[in-house]
Amino acid sequence: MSASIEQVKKLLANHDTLLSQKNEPQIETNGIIQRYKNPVLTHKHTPVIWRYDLNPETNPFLAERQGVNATFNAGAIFFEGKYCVVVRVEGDDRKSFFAIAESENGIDNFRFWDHPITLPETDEPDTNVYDMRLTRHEDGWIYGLFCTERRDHTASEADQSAATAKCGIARTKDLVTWERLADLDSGGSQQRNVVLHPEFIGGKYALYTRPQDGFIDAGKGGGIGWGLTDNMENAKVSDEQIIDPKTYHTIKEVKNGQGPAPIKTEEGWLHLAHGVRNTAAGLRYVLYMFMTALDDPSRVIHRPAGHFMSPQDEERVGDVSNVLFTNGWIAKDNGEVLIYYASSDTRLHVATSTVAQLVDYCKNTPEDGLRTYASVQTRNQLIDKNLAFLKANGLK
Ligand code: M1P
Repeated sequence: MSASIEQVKKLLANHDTLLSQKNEPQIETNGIIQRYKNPVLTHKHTPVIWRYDLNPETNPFLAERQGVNATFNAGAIFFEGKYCVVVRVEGDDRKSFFAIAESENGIDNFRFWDHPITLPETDEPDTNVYDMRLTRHEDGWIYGLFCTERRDHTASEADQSAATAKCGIARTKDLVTWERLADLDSGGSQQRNVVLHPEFIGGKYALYTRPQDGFIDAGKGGGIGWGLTDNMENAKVSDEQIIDPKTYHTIKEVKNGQGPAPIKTEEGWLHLAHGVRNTAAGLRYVLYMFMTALDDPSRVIHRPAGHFMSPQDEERVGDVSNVLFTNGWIAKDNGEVLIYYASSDTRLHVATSTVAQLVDYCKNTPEDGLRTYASVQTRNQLIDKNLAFLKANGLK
């Protein structure tokens, strides 16, 4: 018996029910961010027309012809009145591609556009592309910087997993048509997590980089770097300075990387990043924040210790478990901030906060003392302050 048009209608209706689901804030909040109950995008949210052949004559079993494995690490932008995310969609064939999904409120009802982004290639075709950071630059373009992965041609035939990572660059005015520019030339180092600063610095474009020796290992790469380039058509950074180093026995001792482009506030630039440490169960990716000076975005002025967000509950498990990763956030005109973060390389979530809360977090969270003794001292200061407060108010 072949599939009927009725089955196709049911498939479409079930999908629409999933997309129309309202998202609610979780009950708990820590006074800094508000998580939501449902992920905003999963592989099941991708359009039915991407996955099924809907014609019963050519698909008698209504089989999924081209499955989607995951929807995660998304860049974000408020564009023409809509909250848009440029999602890393990974097909069952393991290739990632970029696709835009939009929502009226940024919290729920995200719907993918009919077609994914057709990203032009350079002379050296990408094997895989992922993790696009969007920057609305003051030059008038929207830039998308992403990782382009290719096979490491120096590896032996026996080694079919050796790869190289570079920063790919594309730009657009409408999120539909993308002009591909040359990959970033950073003098031979591999690069992932490169982000364009939204303003010119001394007439040049400024980039947050993450130099790395190997595809996975940052090696001597050192941390989040900063470099300037004269133009974006042939972007070249010859002098990279590490502004936020990886550090022994912290949440970023193995590697780290800038998340989205920083948000400008009256008190400095707000940065969101990911930090990686090793554990007996493998790498653990958490999110952390820092702030840099308004007049010099390469000078860190606040470094709150530890993680800002870590994997919780079902976020802990997925294709690459124990991972939170972010490359997109949107600051609204009213001061609210929507943070798009992915869990375990599998699904995309939103958390809300405000610029005021995030600045308060950065300014008032003590720095990492880098020793247990220093941590206990910092905690004792808080305890003593609270004991005095409770006493003064007759609560103890
Ligand atoms: O698997 C976790 C993350 O690993 C990479 O991040 P990094 O370059 O910091 O190691 C990226 O592949 C990222 O997409 C992925 O989420």
